[in-house]
Amino acid sequence: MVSEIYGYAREYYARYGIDTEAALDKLLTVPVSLHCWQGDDVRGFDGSVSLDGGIQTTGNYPGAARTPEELMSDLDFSLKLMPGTKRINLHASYAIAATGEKISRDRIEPRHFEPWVRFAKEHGVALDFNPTFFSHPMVADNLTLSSPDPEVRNYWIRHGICCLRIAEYFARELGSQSLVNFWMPDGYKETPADRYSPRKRMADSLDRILDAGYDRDLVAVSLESKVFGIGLESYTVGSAEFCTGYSLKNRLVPLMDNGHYHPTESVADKIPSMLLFSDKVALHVTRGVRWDSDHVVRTDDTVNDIALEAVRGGLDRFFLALDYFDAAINRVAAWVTGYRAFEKSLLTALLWPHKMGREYQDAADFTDMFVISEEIKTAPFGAVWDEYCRRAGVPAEGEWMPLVRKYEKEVLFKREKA
Ligand code: RNT
Ligand code: ZN
Repeated sequence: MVSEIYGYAREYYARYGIDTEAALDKLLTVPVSLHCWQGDDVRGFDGSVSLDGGIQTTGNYPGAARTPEELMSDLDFSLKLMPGTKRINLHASYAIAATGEKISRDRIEPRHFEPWVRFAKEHGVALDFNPTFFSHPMVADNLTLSSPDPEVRNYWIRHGICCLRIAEYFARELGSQSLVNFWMPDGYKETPADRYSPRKRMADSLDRILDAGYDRDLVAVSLESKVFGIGLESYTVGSAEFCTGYSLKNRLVPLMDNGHYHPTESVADKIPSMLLFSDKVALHVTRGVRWDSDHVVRTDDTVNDIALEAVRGGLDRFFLALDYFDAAINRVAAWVTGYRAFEKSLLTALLWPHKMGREYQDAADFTDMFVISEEIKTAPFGAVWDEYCRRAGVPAEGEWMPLVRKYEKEVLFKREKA
């Protein structure tokens, strides 16, 4: 039964030419990829002891997942609280070894991800993938694909190729194209004496990975840029220009993570330019607080603006993914809050008076253009959001957190500290 308050909201939005029914139908089908790494502080299962690569998870809230079973259990619980079409984004470091087996990242195979495929099938979700170029002894002096040491480069090239095969396996098994995102932390703390050669080596290494070939129907490859990492402040090999240039030249998908730019830069503004030159654009939605801190996503102006541009550009042209990791709060609540927050931003964007706004802009009526952009903020969004959750079969606001507390008490707090 449609609530009275939703009926009111529908009429309210109609005054701005906005069809709430169309927005709800659309959002239910938009895939958003949930990163597995919030559940265990980006630890993975292949033996890494500490997180490096210039990223950090801070906090020691109890209950982090320590095993594949625990991570899957937490995901299983969390997915039920998230509306919409979910995908799961795995990192190569979440490979699952056979008993007694020691996995080498340059030899990972589809079989190491069979339990994940089973999990995905059971939950009706598709899988995306990421090679893991950090937290590993073969990362030499903070370099992987750009290392001057051919042995190091070759190791990571083999890793990249393995990942393409695993993603093809995901796509085949799950009937949905898999996005493989390459992010390499390579960089220098100190001002380098040679900025060119590491980038040249990185480009050559990527060429060699792509030369191995992959089925473009099954797999899309993206490349994620970054401005700097902690301990790597002076130079990043995979800068914005490097990654955009390489992606466009090689028909990869450029990936923008909104934590990866100087704080006054706007990823929302970058999106339309990327769409002019690339069929697809990939996003990591995160929340940087003063640096790329990867706080849990909230429905703030940055994320709302990104969602607006994704809607305006056509959601079908985007690979949408989340990327945050906070160990200071309940990790399941973090997963769910961030996911729901991004869905709220997408719904807000779908409920924006795009047609009116464009007409005012083209008529140089900047007054009306400005006024509606403010007016729409007090539209009865909550009523449409509640209706969305109802149609998606997930609890409304106020209903899901008690379930998390119960799960915390019964499951998470019983875990020893990892
Ligand atoms: C790091 C990048 C990258 C990682 C994940 C774990 O700054 O954002 O996407 O967060 O691969
Ligand atoms: Zn990212």
